[in-house]
Amino acid sequence: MERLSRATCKALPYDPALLDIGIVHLGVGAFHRAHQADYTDEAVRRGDLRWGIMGASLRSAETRDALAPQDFLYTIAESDEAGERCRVIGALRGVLVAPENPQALIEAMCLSSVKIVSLTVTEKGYCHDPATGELNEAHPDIVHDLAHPHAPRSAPGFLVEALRARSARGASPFTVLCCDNLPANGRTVAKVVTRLAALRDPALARYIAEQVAFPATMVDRIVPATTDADRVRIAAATGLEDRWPVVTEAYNNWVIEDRFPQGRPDWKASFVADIAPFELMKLRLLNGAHSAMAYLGYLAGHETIAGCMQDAALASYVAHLMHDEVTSTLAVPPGADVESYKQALLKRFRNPGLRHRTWQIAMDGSQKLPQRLLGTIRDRLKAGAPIDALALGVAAWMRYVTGIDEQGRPIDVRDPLKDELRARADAAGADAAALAPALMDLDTIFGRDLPADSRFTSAVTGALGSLFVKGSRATYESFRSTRA
Ligand code: CS2
Repeated sequence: MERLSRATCKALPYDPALLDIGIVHLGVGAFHRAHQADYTDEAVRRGDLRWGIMGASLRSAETRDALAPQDFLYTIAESDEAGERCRVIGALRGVLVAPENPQALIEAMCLSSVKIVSLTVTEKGYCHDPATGELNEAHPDIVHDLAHPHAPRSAPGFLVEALRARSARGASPFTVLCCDNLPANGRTVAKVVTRLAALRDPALARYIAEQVAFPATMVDRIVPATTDADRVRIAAATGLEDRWPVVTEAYNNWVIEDRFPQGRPDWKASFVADIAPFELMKLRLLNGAHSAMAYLGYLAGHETIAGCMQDAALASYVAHLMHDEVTSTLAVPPGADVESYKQALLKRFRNPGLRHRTWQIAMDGSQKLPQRLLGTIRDRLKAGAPIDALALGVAAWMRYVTGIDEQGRPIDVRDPLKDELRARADAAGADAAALAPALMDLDTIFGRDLPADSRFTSAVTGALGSLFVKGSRATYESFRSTRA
């Protein structure tokens, strides 16, 4: 079978070689390729050739090596109840591998055609303290970038160095567009970048604070990791071999604060003045439910989210979490309808075309819990409202990071704090009264307020005790029987 490339692809209505580079994107993983690159491709198809994307991988060469032989073209396979549809994306014009040549990436970020540097580097890629949003100055990559500012490793390091280089050359700055699931993502990244700049040079920090726009965004599309079975199915459907396709749902949503002093593509996104209510709705309902389901579902033996949703008791726990504990903490976004968002969400979770692994979502919990579950818990406690379902989500994370499943088999826990979590779990043993406080003591996750609130500590410790004694399934089942 022929490989997808500019020569073999008949499906693109434009010649990707004619695109300018208008965007540099840091973290060119599946999510970017299925979301922002899709929106950009659609704008390019309408004839605006200024917005080709130069992708960058901050770690491995995998994506570049897979995509270079196919001229960086790839397929998006979208599924819903009507089945799966495939489309080729041509907006990605290249991939740079930062560790191989950091200077080449900085030069790309300095191109005068580049107006936007966007990012999907996951929560941990910003080297910040998840509880406060402040730069973690002791982070090894930040220590490195301060010692070697012209050859950085971290995303904030690249942003600071490229902004410095542009201003030294008298060029206007680019707009920084964070597309990760962080709370107040624009402001958070601005804070981290400005602080890193200040540690190098206070004048540079002032320049960034005054001249650089960091619009906030809410991104929403479920994109599981691509598997070999996906590759085989997509090749059969398209007649071309694609080594690096992306698999996603038909649903796609992007809400963006409209602050682009240097211009932007005419993305068919929602541009709003304040994204906060959209962000809260999405992070707390979708991502909060995802994380709770990932830990409980993994422990109960469910491999995928669609599998979790087929378990009536787990699906009912999730519905309870969303309707009875999360919804009261949300402000209704203008023009949006929280009820229909929730109904659509439950349907999206059930999509059998997506094999979204619980293990994948379980990753990096220490970076995800604050914005997905803990903020909601704070608001509920303030209102004097129950937090049982939320606390069970937090307890399931604690049970998961012990690294041993309910059958005594090892769990491959992936988390930047993995060793610290494991050491605390080993010291505590299978004892909720010892493990819960040992983990809550991590103030970069829980802050200082939650561990001091006995309503929080007793709800989480109680749920964790039940997970140890009865197991995950019996815990969420009994949960349902008392609350449904
Ligand atoms: C998921 C998200 O992996 C995860 O933690 O919760 O990637 C989720 O699929 C997206 O945010 C959906 O928009």
